[in-house]
Amino acid sequence: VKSCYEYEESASTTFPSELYTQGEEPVILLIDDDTSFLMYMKEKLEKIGWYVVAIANPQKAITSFYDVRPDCVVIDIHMKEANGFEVLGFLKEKLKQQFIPTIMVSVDNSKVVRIKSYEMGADDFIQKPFDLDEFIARVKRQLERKRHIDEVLLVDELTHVYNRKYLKQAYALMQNEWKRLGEPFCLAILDLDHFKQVNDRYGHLVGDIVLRKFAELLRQGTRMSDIVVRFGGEEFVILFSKTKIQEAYEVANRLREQFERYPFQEEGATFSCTFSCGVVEVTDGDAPFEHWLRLADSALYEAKQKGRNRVVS
Ligand code: GH3
Ligand code: MG
Ligand code: MG
Ligand code: MG
Repeated sequence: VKSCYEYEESASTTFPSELYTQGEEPVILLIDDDTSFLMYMKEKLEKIGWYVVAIANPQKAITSFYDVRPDCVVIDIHMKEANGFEVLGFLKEKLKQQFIPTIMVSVDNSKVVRIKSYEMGADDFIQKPFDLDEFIARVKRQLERKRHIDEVLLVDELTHVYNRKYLKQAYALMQNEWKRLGEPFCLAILDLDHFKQVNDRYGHLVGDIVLRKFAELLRQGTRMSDIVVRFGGEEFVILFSKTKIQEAYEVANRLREQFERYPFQEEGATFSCTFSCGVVEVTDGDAPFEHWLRLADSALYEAKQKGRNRVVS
């Protein structure tokens, strides 16, 4: 599965649409070289309301992974073009920041294969051929686990980006990289402009739609390794990993231009929204998170003072 590593660079720069934009139904990614099995499963699982992406080519599965953003991945172990364990290894390596349950399936039910599945981090192993009802029950269980873990631990319910609880953890990781390897990183605070007016004019539900769109745009416009957090109400924080201030400023400004242009169409009205942003580079690996937050916050304050819809670094 060599090509998956080559893909990494481009994958991270074209971050895909959030899975949640595909609707609320769970997204299941099936990776199996047996196309008739895939067609059968797709039909059965879509009947119960799941969105199924079935891919026969493991290389393609890996590259499309970023676009699909599945809630559960089912991987056949024995495939012509690659070993399912390689696919699993890739997913585990690249997705440390997210929890996406994986289920290995195989006709080979040997102890070695089962143990290897769990040791490599798979959440379940199912022998083929299997009973469809049992398969569905076991995938359902994994979907419940994912929802639980996302909601309780890391992910903001409304916008599906990370919540505040995760931010400190992520900061500690980047701080560590700064100390060990001298990797620079930046912290940005973003606050929607006159957001109260959006709520007042169009209602709270439309306000929520704006928040979701905003979060989606932030995810799409940043790299996989960057961390987007809903910090509170209509304030978001981005940690730009391995990034110097100049680049972080440029990314934030590009996001600003994109958001400003986005035409919201709600309640019979078309309107646009803007945000202001303060961004700082972390230049002292020992200073606590709050220190940089304060600095970014005063840059944000300056952006608001200067007339909003701008980035200040
Ligand atoms: P400013 O440009 O100075 O930031 O103006 P603002 O109106 O955005 O100012 P402020 O920060 O005081 O207002 C934030 C508003 O965001 C107030 C609150 O009603 C709204 N808000 C916070 N959380 C949510 C939410 O989850 N959903 C919706 N719809 N609105 C929210
Ligand atoms: Mg096979
Ligand atoms: Mg605010
Ligand atoms: Mg605001």
